[in-house]
Amino acid sequence: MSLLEEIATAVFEGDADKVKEASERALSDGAAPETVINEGLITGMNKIGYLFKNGEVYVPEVLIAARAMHAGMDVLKSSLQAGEEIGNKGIVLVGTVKGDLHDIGKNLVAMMIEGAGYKVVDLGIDVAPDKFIKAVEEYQPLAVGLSALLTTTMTAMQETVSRIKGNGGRVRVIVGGAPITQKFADAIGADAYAPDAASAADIINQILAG
Ligand code: B1M
Repeated sequence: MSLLEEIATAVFEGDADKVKEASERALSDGAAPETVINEGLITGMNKIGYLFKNGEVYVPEVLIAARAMHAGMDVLKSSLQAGEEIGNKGIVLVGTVKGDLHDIGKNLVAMMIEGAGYKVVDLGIDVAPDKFIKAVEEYQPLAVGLSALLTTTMTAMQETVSRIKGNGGRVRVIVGGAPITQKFADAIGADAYAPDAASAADIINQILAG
C-alpha cells in the first residue's frame, strides 16, 4: 500500500494518530501538501462519504473520520503557508452558510487561501447573513468565501450573497461546496465559483487582480 493510500485508509478508519504520523512522513518524503490532501485525506473522506450516502455508516463514524482528516490538515497547514508571508495580501472572510454544519471543505479552502498569502478570518459554521454583514463591516475584507454542502442551505447562500452585494461595498464574493455550480453562482450574483479548495485560492487571486 502506498503512503497516500495509507493516509486515505487511516482517515476512513478514523485513526487520527496514524493520519498525523503518515502525513508527516509523506511531507518529509517530499510529497506536495496538495497531493497529500487530494490523494490521501480527501480520498479517505470520499470513501466514508460513499458509505454514509448508502446508509452503511452513520454520523458517529463520519465524525470520527472528520476528526482524523483534521489531524492531517493540521500537519499540512504550516507547509502550505511556508511559501508566502501570511496575511500579506489582505483579509478574506470565510464561513459555512446558515443551517449548514459542514466545515471540512471550508477549512481546506481557508488553508489554501492562507497559503496564498491572505489573512483568513473564519466565521465558522451555520453563519447567518447578519453575521457575515457585521463581519464585512468590521474587517473590511477584500473577499468573502461562502461554503454550502446541503441542497437545503443553497437558499441561505443566495440570501447571504444578495445581502452582501446589496450592502453597497465592493467586496467580492466567491462560493463553493458540493451542490454548488457555476450556473448557480451566476444566478445568485456571486463574483466567482470554485469547484475545490486549490482553485478557490487561484480564483481569489484572479478576481482581486482583475
Ligand atoms: Co453531511 N451530508 N449531513 N455530514 N456529509 C453530505 C453533504 C451528503 C452529500 C451525504 C449524502 O447523503 N450523500 C448529504 C447532503 C445531501 C444534499 O443535500 N444533497 C449530507 C446530509 C444529508 C447530512 C445531514 C442532513 C445528515 C443527517 O443528519 N440526516 C446532516 C446535516 C447537518 C447540517 O449541516 N445541518 C449532515 C451531517 C454531517 C456530519 C456532521 C456527520 C459530517 C460533517 C462534519 C464536519 O464537516 N465537521 C458530514 C459529512 C462529513 C458529510 C460528507 C460525508 C463529507 C463532506 C466532506 O467533508 N467532504 C458528505 C458526503 C460527501 O460529500 N461525499 C455529506 C470532504 C470535503 C473536503 O469536501 O466539503 O465537498 P467538500 O469540500 C470540497 C468542495 O466542495 C469545495 O472544496 C473542497 C475540496 O477541495 N468547497 C469549496 C467547499 N466549500 C467551498 C467554498 C469555496 C470553494 C470551494 O469558496 C468559498
